Amino acid sequence: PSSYDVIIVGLGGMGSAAAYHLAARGHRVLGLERFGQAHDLGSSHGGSRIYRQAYFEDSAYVPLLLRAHELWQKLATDSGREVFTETGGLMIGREDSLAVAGTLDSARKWGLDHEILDAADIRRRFPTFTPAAEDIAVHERRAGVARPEATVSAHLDLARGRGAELRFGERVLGWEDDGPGRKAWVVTDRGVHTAEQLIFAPGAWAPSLLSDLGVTVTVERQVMYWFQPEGGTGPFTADRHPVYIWEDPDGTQIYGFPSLDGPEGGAKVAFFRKGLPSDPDTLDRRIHPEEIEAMTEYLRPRVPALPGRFLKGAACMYASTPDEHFVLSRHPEHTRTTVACGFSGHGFKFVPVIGEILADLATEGSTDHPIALFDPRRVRV
Ligand code: PYC
Repeated sequence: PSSYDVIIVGLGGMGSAAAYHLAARGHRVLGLERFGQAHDLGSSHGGSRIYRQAYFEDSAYVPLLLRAHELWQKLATDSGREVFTETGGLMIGREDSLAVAGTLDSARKWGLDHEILDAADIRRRFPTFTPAAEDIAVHERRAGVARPEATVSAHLDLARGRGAELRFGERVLGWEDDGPGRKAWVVTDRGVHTAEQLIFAPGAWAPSLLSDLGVTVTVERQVMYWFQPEGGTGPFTADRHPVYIWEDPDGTQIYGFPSLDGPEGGAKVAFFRKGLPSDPDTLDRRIHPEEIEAMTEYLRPRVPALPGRFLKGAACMYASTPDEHFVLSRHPEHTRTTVACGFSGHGFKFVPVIGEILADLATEGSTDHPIALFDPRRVRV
């Protein structure tokens, strides 16, 4: 068709999930993506993302995580792909760290299954970690790994199967919410498309495409590192090793995964929220020797076997709001537009439920999911 019910701008994690939910409800969908399917130039690549439920950032996220869990299982079944693996998760730090205290707060408020481990318990159960005597951890059985590329492709293939039109290598140059014929218009480098509704899920391109949103979204370069552990991947395999976030007393957090891609694939680790402001169009994608050295030195006293041999690194981007909570809402200035951005480095685990919410907002104007925390009007900066 030449006019659609909904045009989605950006087919990364969030946009691809929205395409799937809308197409599954029978809507005429056009998805536009400036790069290819499940590409590695934005924020939805790198092979793995943490899923956890007892959310230290704010307990308001928990109901969304519970719904996301149901939808992760359904996506795995419907697509036949390995999009999610339960490994358990460990949040390590001092008792008053955000990672530990915030996780416990959410676990208790929502009655989530969890265990508290002291330093000796951590060393016994998970011998790859060497915590300080004052460290404790919260273990959550339901945590695990979401697979970003497989998830994006699963949603897009299912959406296509339900009739969505998905166009790749097509860049949006401008848009209008209330154009001629009372339609929304999107102008691309290939033409003009019209629809009843627009959804923007532009990731790191939010600052250029959503300039009147009223929220500052800062794009940061982040580096992911894969190491071949000394002595082999044995203790790091997913049946024995949890996903983890480890917070130091100075607030530095690292996060990591088991070895997921066979004995040669190594295990991924990264600093959480420690990136430099960057432009998405000129992002430095090289991984510098001093970065590898800094990560190696940081890991030695904490996960000593992990930095055996550096295998590879990859750069990706966080697009962060000032308070690091998402923006997920009808656009405050435009009546036919819905926005999803500012996922601030912790959004991927929510992908399936964000797709459901975007479909609700674009077609019903509202959603039953609790999203008050993500209203752009909370941070007019
Ligand atoms: O949200 O769990 C998370 C996470 C870890 C690293 C980046 N995000």
